[in-house]
Amino acid sequence: MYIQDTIVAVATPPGIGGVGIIRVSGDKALTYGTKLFKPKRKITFAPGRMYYGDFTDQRGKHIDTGLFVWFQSPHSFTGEDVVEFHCHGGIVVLNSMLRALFALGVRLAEPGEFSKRAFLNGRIDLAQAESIADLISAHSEKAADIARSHYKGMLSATIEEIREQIVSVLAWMEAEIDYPEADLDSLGQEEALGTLAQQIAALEELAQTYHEGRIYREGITTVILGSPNVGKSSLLNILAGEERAIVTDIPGTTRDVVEVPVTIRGIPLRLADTAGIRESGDFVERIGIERALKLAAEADLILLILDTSRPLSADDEVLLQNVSREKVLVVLNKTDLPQAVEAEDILAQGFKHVLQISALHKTGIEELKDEIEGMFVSGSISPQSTFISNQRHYQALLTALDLLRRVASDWDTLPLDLLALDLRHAWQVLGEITGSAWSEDLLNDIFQRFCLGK
Ligand SMILES: Nc1nc2c(ncn2[C@@H]2O[C@H](COP(=O)(O)OP(=O)(O)OP(=O)(O)O)[C@@H](O)[C@H]2O)c(=O)[nH]1
Ligand SMILES: [Mg+2]
Repeated sequence: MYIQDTIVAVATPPGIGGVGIIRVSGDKALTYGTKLFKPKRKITFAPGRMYYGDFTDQRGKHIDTGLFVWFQSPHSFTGEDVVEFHCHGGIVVLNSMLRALFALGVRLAEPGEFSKRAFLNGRIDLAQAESIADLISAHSEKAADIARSHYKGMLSATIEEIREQIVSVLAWMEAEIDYPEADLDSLGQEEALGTLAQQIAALEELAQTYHEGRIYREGITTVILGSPNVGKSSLLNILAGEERAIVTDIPGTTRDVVEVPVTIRGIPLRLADTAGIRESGDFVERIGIERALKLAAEADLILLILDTSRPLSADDEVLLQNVSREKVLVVLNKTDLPQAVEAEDILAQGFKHVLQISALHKTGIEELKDEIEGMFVSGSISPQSTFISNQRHYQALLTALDLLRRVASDWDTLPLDLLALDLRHAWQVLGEITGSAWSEDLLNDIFQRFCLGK
């Protein structure tokens, strides 16, 4: 049984704001809450209503004036009694409120503890709890869409459906195991095998959505690379929509890494402008170049910029030879000037993605965005389809898939009770996605990643 004390956390982000919300959850929430809240008019508290009044500490010292609301169990986020103090959003005010609640015996919540309680009290399943954290941290509209669909329970419904089908195969097996003297039910066997194959196909389909789901959720780390003065910072500024990096005609202008989060066609990109790569360069510049090369090695995408108004330099050639063909988009810049480099020359070197732009005149930018989108997503993700974006879910899915494939391949050679063991294990592992099967370790692992106050 889950023993619940009363917990508190600031629900709004740290810092200064118009309103700061303190949330208290647990069976003593209302008792403690009303010790600190003094309504302006005499009232009996009704759940779900906002009251205006003063917040004071246990000795009667006035802390703030604001709104108070009580959500009665089980009709609250956590399923427990919850009260909220809507104070002014200052650090001192919120800390005074916390201290006053601590003095009454309320404990500071652990990260994710409200969501954990919501799960343990059956208000939401695990995948839904995780989707709330995903929605909060979403960097793009698409990532938010994925989180919303998980919150609605679409992933959970798909997984539970697969688990039910696994149970039906298990049921057939158990019957065969229990009555071995009866003739093997060949019709039932065929059906069970068919059901198993369908579940493997369904899981495979779901697993395939992970790559794309992850892109929307976590974004693409992108590095703009190139020799000095080719127009790297100019491109960064265009994609960022503002002047983030200094642009001059002096080679070696950018010396450090300039990182900007941008969203392209709904995909979050962590875009990094870097120091122009060249053999020469002073001490500071060399450090910048090393950083650039390290970032490029770790990046999902490299935008390799070339200045096509002049023949390729030795520095350009070195870069072209040393970057991975897979993750590079070669951007031929300065097409407004007479051209000294042809796209064909670059394609001949084995690059698959080559594009012409003029950063100065902002031409070719939409095509560049299309190309980036096409390199990473197939466009198959829509809010109506079920897909996964969470690594924990993906791992569970792969494990279940392995087990089910093994059952299918060992079907004719292994005794049923051994096959049943693997099947049951797969059923269990899938249950960890929704939380139908869970352990304390699993919960701790998941909820400690949540932000404080959620
Ligand atoms: N004509 C023309 N000039 C460009 C274009 N793109 C950039 N430039 C110019 O090229 C010069 C260098 O641009 P930057 O964006 O600073 O180049 P960079 O690659 O960041 O240079 P470093 O930081 O020194 O490595 C500037 O004078 C830009 O105005 C273009 O498409 N056409
Ligand atoms: Mg620059």
